[in-house]
Amino acid sequence: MKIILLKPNFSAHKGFLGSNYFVLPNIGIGIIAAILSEEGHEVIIKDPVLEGMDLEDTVSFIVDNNIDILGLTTVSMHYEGAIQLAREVKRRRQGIITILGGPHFQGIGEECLKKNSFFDYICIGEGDYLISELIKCDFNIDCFSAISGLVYRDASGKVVSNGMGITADMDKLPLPDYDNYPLPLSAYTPCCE
Ligand code: B12
Repeated sequence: MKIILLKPNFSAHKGFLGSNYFVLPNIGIGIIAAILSEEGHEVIIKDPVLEGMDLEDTVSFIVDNNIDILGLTTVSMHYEGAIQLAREVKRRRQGIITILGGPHFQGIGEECLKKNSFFDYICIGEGDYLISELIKCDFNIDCFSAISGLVYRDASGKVVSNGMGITADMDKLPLPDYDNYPLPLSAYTPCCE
């Protein structure tokens, strides 16, 4: 499958948080990318803040590249950006699957899925293998209850949470796929230089 992983931009926040002053390569999506690439999927990592892409640039990139799965990593200050991006992508590319994870969803993953119909799945906690497991079971609802950290809608549309995700054997995790980041690591901005 063709998967894009990214941290949304800070469209709702200007200035310091909206600049590329404080942008470092996201480790979580780097690990997820490594796992999915090893399994033969085509994985693209984008970093809209670093690459100077606004909402329209990002949506167009996803639509033009026929992406099957959009994976968004989200701290709370990205949440508004995640909503805007997922909503617009779902509107312009029907059938795309949206999966969100990251610190913002700890404790409120169910609420976020209930409120946003354009989010298909949310990951709470560690989600290194969550997309891989969804793909392996072909997004079949029968296997959802066994996927660690998954928040999903059951057959009746009711939101169900499997609780905090845990990666059972961290020693088996690959390193982040550093070669797949959109720009060389030297392009990222160290804090406080
Ligand atoms: C390192 C770090 C930084 C670094 C680097 C961040 C980066 N590379 O993106 C720096 C110093 C730049 C930084 C900055 C900030 N940080 Co910081 N940071 C951390 C820290 C210590 C570790 C993050 C990390 O790399 N974890 C390891 C990786 C592997 O885990 P992960 O990214 O969470 O991903 C896993 C899961 O969340 C999940 N997952 C994540 N995304 C996705 C997506 C999908 C699709 C799926 C399926 C799963 C999934 O699966 C991953 C693998 O298990 C955390 C605290 C913590 N213990 O997590 C705070 C933390 C993330 N930071 C936080 C904050 C507030 C900030 C700043 C806003 C601070 C500020 N005021 O400027 C900025 C935001 C910068 C930005 N653009 O994101 C908060 C976020 C809280 C919140 N409610 O969202 C945290 C949780 C600390 C805290 N407890 O308050 N941070």
